[in-house]
Amino acid sequence: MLVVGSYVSPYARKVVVALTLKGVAHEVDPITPFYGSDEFSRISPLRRIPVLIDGDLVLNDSTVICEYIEETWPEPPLMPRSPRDRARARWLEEYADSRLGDLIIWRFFFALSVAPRVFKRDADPAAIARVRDVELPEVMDWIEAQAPAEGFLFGHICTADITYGAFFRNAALVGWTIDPDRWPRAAAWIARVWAVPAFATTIAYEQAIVSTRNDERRAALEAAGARLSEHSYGERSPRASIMLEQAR
Ligand SMILES: N[C@@H](CCC(=O)N[C@@H](CS)C(=O)NCC(=O)O)C(=O)O
Repeated sequence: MLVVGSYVSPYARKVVVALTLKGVAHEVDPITPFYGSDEFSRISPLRRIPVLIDGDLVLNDSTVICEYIEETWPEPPLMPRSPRDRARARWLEEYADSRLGDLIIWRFFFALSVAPRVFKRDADPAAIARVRDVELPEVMDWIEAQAPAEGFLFGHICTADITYGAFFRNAALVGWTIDPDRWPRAAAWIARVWAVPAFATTIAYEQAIVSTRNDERRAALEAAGARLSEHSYGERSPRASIMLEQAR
């Protein structure tokens, strides 16, 4: 079982945490999508991470992958039981994947951290300020209304909780954390998600990545306990994104 994708990606992290919670042994090829090889293009036609490889099965898209994991290893469940709750869980996950994906990943994390380093492009301060001061607070007001007063969204931890926890890691990596005075329920809920052991180990791996240079990264990840694959779908030079204007 191989997960192709860096622990820093919220979508890849979702899959790694799900496999860990289910106790499914897996290896990770922690590549950044822009550094994918031709072989990566063959397993990921949108050149996106994560990809799950289970024997001769190749799956793309974190939601599709998490559904496969849930159906193949039902215990412990990472979805609620009733059709109503399951539908709500799917919507909450989709909202984060699309809206937080746009705001936190592309217009914040990518602009402030990835674009300057990989594509030598500086962030536009006015665009960053708009996300930080206008759009993210609006989204946070909605998330605050969904956040559970205690525990997790549906009692036990589910894919939807992991998804929100993952996006807010990327916000933290570029210096934005949930203000507990303004959004107290959301702040406490995300802190609980980050503290779940299967999630917390990915924070150690993420730190091993962000605190090292390329050539030191593999050793740092292995020292932190990550199980990495021998073979990699990465290469040394970056390529533009197929899908995203910002990364072309
Ligand atoms: N809907 C996809 C989104 C995956 C995604 O956008 N991953 C990002 C990394 S955080 C990526 O690979 N981006 C490269 C690109 O879009 O060119 C999923 O849930 O897996």
